[in-house]
Amino acid sequence: MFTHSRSDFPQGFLFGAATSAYQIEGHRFGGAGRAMWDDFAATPGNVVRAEDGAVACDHYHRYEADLDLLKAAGFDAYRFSTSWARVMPDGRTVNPEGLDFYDRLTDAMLERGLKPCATLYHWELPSALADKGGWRNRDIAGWLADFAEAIMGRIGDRMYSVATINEFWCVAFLSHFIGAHAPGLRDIRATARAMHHVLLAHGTAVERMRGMGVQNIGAVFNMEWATPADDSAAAAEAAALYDDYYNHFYVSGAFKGQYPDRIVAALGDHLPDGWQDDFPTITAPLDWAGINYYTRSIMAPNDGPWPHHHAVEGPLEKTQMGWEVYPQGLHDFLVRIASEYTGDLPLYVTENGMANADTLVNGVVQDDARIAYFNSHLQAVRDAIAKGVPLKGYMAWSLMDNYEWALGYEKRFGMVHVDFETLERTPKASWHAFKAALAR
Ligand code: IFM
Repeated sequence: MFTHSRSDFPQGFLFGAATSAYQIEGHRFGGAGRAMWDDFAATPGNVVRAEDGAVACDHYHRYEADLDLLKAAGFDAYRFSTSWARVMPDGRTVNPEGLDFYDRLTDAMLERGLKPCATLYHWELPSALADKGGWRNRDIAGWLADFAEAIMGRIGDRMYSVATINEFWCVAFLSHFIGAHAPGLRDIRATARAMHHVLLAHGTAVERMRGMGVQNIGAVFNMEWATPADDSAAAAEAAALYDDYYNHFYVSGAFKGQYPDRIVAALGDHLPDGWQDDFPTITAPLDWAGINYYTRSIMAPNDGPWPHHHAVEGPLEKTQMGWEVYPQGLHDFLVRIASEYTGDLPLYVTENGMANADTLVNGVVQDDARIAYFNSHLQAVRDAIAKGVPLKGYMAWSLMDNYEWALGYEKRFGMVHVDFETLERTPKASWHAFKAALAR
């Protein structure tokens, strides 16, 4: 059980659960086009057991039962994403079946009294656009805006909120520098271009949706607290650099129209010509900002090439991902983002949760570690609200076990257990804990 109740939060505070299209829908259904994750997964060595999202949780056919589970737990909102490759299989041409699916999904949410919180882009770039350079190509700004127009032209009138991009750092750095996500590049120049273009595409999509009358537009930034490995100045610098390229870069671009000095010094030669001229678009006003938070990293310096640092193992309890449980970081980010970047703008925790090696025993999944994780992070949320942070909602990641990208189906983040053989759903103890807390 949680030590918190709905009544401990401000009136109207939204509780929701989050998922994303490729991770749950079943990409082989409904005429979706090839996505860069299909290509990445088909390349040996990229994904555990070379698993892909072809079937995933088959949410495409089971969405009504999944929304029933969300509603039965007492959640107010559903954060879902719209697959670009489903709506536009070649990235440019509309697939009516794709639009119809999100139309049905929207109506099913509204019928249950759930607030639809859409995210335009949660990573399934159509392969045809990856062929053209994907996030390295400046044209992606217009392509994303065209996709936004197509999907929001159909469902935008019924959305509670719309986010442009999920996790700018993952789209750019994790996928083009570290190479752990599609398209799996390890290229500093591609990285700098993707870092800038993802912000430009965000701002361009915001402007297009504003022109269409879409309401309550925001963006979702993932953040990882950076802790120096020791008391040395070099370790402090290692953590500050990590903090700059992971956390500050995207919010600084979107809310201040500037990039951190350390990043310009390191990557400036690789940024596209004229990048400074794009800030009027990148800073298109937003109605809210979302923060996805899971853990911290402990950074130590090294003599290698930029960024001259590496993460070292920390002492705290770890999740199935090997990530330390550090709720203080969520509190500190909420306070920092409000005070340094967003002021009175409504903030949301748009993802927070943990992977756990859950097992189904006699119809029960007793995921006590996840209950403890949610409980400690909900306390961090309450502490931030008490300090005056204008936090308006909290979305748990995730409604159900799903495709954890390069880690396949092995890492379980869900409040609902999914048997990936039978696709049977079983609410876990954490789902019941939310249900009890949200009713109180
Ligand atoms: O599963 C992912 C999700 O797609 C984006 N945020 C982090 C989650 C857990 O790794």
